[in-house]
Amino acid sequence: MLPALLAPLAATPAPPPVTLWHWIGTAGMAVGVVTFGLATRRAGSEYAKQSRVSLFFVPLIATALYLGMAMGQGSTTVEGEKVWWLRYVTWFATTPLLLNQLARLVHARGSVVWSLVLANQFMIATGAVAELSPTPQSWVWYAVSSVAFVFILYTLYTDLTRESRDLPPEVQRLFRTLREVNAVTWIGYPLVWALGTKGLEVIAPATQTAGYVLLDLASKVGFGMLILGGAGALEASGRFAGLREMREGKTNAEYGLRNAETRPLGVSGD
Ligand code: RET
Repeated sequence: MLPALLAPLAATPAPPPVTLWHWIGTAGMAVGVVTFGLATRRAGSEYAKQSRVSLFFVPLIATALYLGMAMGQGSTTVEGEKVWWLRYVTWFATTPLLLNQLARLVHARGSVVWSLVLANQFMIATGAVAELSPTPQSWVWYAVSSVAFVFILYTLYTDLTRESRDLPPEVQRLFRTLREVNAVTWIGYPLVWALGTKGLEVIAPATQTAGYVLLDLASKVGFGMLILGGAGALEASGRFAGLREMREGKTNAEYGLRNAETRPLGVSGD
C-alpha cells in the first residue's frame, strides 16, 4: 500500500539544480522586497525616503526576472549551450540604481554620476553581447565590457571618493563600506563568467548559477541592508541636500571666470 502511494513521488524528477537556484534567487529577492518596502514607511527624512524607494525597486525587479528564469523563461542556445539573457535585462535595470545609491550618499555632481551610470550601461550591454556571441568573438566583447568595468572601479575610488570628503565622518564611513562591498561583489561577476559556460567551462552550469545568485543576493539585498543599517549616516547626509547643485554651480563659476571676456558684457568691440 505505502510503496504504491509513494511511487508517484519517486517518479517525479528531482528539480534540476539550475532551476532550484533560480527559485532560491526568487525567494531571496522577495525577502529584500518586503524588508525594503517596509523600510520606506519608516524613513525619517524625504532624502532617506527617496533613497529607500529607489532601493526597494532593485529586489522587486530581480524577483520578477528570477521568477521568469525559474519558470524556464529568458534563455536561448548559443553553440549548443544554454545561456540566460534575461539576467542581463535585470542587471541593466538594477545596477544603475545601485550605483546611484552610492552617488546620492555623497551628493556627487552630475558629470560623475553620468560617467558612472553610462559606463555601467555600456558594460552590461556589451556583456550581453558577449553572452550571445559565439567564441572567440565572445571574448572580444568580454574584454570591451571589462574596460568599462575597470573605468567604473577607478571612478568609484577616485572621483566619487573625492566627493565624499566634504561630508561628516559617519557618512564617509558608510560610503567606504558600501564602496568596498560593491567592488568585491561586482568583481565576482566577470570571474564567474570566465569560469562558466561561455568561458573556460571549468565549473558546471548549476555552480555558475549558484555563483550569480549568491553574488546577486550580496550585491543587492546585502548592500541594501547595509544602507538600512546606516540610517543615521543617511540622515546626516540628507542635511547636505543642495550640495550637488552647489558643487555644480561652483564648477560652472570657475569655468566662467577662467574664460571670462575681458571687456564688459553687452559692449560690442566696434
Ligand atoms: C560580465 C561579462 C563581461 C565582462 C564583465 C561583466 C561584469 C558584470 C557585472 C555585473 C554586475 C551585476 C550586478 C547585479 C546586481 O544587481 C557582464 C559578467 C566585466 C559587474 C551588481
